[in-house]
Amino acid sequence: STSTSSLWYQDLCSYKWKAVDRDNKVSYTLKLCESSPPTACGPGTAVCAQTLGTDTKKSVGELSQQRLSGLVLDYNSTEKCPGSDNNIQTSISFQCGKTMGTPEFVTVSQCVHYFEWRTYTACKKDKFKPHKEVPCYVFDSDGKKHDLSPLIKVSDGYLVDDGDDSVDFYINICRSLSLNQPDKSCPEGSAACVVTSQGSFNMGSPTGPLELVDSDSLRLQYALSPGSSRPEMCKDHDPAVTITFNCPSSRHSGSTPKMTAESNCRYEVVWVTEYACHRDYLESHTCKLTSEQHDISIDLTPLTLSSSDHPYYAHSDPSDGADSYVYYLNVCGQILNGECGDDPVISSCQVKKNGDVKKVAGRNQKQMLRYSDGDLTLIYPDGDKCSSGFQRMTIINFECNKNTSNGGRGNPVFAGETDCTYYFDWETAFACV
Ligand code: M6P
Repeated sequence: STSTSSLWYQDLCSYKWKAVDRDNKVSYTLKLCESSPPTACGPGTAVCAQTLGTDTKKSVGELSQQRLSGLVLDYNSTEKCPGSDNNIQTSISFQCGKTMGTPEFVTVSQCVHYFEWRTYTACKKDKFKPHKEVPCYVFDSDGKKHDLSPLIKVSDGYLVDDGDDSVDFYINICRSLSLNQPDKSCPEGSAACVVTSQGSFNMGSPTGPLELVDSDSLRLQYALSPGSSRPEMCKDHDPAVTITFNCPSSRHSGSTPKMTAESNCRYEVVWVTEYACHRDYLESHTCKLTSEQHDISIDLTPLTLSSSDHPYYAHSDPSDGADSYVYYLNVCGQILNGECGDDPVISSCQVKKNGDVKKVAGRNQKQMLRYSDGDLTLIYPDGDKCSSGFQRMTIINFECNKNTSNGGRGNPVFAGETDCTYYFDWETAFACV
C-alpha cells in the first residue's frame, strides 16, 4: 500500500466525514484514506450512501478505485449506472478555504455523486494550516447540519467571561489559537489558554470532533496533547476544558462564552449561540429570510440596483501607504458598470486606483445570507484566486439604520481585508428587523 503521509489532504484522513442530501434523504459517509475509520458499507468503501432513517446502504465509490487529478478526487464503484457504460461514482472537488471545512453535497447527475469541500488542506504553501483543528460540525437525528465553522478564528481567540479580572481565559473553537495581540500570546498549539501576570499556560486542544449532545446542544472537549507539559498552576491535575454550545429557543442577540465552573484546572464553558442551531434556520441562498424558516423576516431585495442606478462603491484608503482600491458592489444582483466584466454572477469587484488591476472579489451564484446572534451577513464567495489558492471573498455586515441616505438604502463602507477576504459594513433601513 502507498504512504499517504505526503498527500495534501492528509489532515482529513483521521476522520470519517458526513454529508447529507436533504432533498433525496440520503446520508453519505466518506472515508478518504486507507487509514481513515470505515464507513457502514465496509472497509473497502470510500463513499457509502444510506437512505436516511433506514438500513439501506450501498457503496458509491471504492477506495481502491481512487483517481486524483489536481484538486478533484474521484472514486469509482463496481456497479454499473443503469442505462450507461459508466459506473456509479463519486467526485469530490476541493478548494482552498481558511478552515478544515466540511464536505458539502452538491448534486447527483448520471450516477455521479458530486461534493465540494473548501478546506485549508487544498491551499498552497500551508498558508492557513493550523497547529491542530478538528471537524466542527455535526448532523442531528433529523439529518440537519449544525456547523460551528463560522466561529473558528483564523487569528485571535475568544475571551471567556469568567468574572475574574486578574486572569484571562482564551479559547478558540475547534482549532488552536493564534493570539495576535502584542502583549498576549498563548503557547503554541493550545486551543484554550490562561493568561496571568505570571505568563500564559496551555489548557489543552481539541481531543476529538465536535459532538452532538442533543438537537439543541453541542460539545467540544480539550485536553493536553501527549508531550505537552502540564502547567505548574495545575499541580497534580491534568487540565481539561469542556465547551457546551446551546442553541437558544428563540431569536437571541449574541452573547459571550461564559465560565460556569472551574476547579483544579477543569473548566466548564457554556456559550449560548445561534451558530449551534441547525444551519437551515440561520442561512438562505436568496436575499430573504422568512419567519417560517428563520424565525425572522428580512428582505434585502430593495437594495438590488438596476441598470439606471449608480453602483454601490466603497474606497479603501489605507494610511500605511498600501495600495488603494475602489470596490463596486451590488446586493443580490450583478455589477452593472462592467468594471470586472459583464458576467451576471459578479457581485463584488475590486479595482486598483492607480493601476490596471481588476479582480472579481465575489460571485452571487453561491451567495449566502445569514442571520445569527444578531448579525446579518451576506457572503459572496468564488472570486478570482489569490496566490494562496484562496478565491477572493466578500463579506458584508449589514446594520439597521432607519435614517440612512439614498432612500434608506445607505452605502457600503470598506472595513478591511484579511488574506483576500474583503469586509464591508453597511447601515441600511432594510436590515431592520
Ligand atoms: C491584489 C489585491 C489584494 C490582494 C492581493 C493578493 O493586490 O487583490 O487585495 O491581497 O492581490 O496577492 P497574492 O495573490 O499575491 O496573494
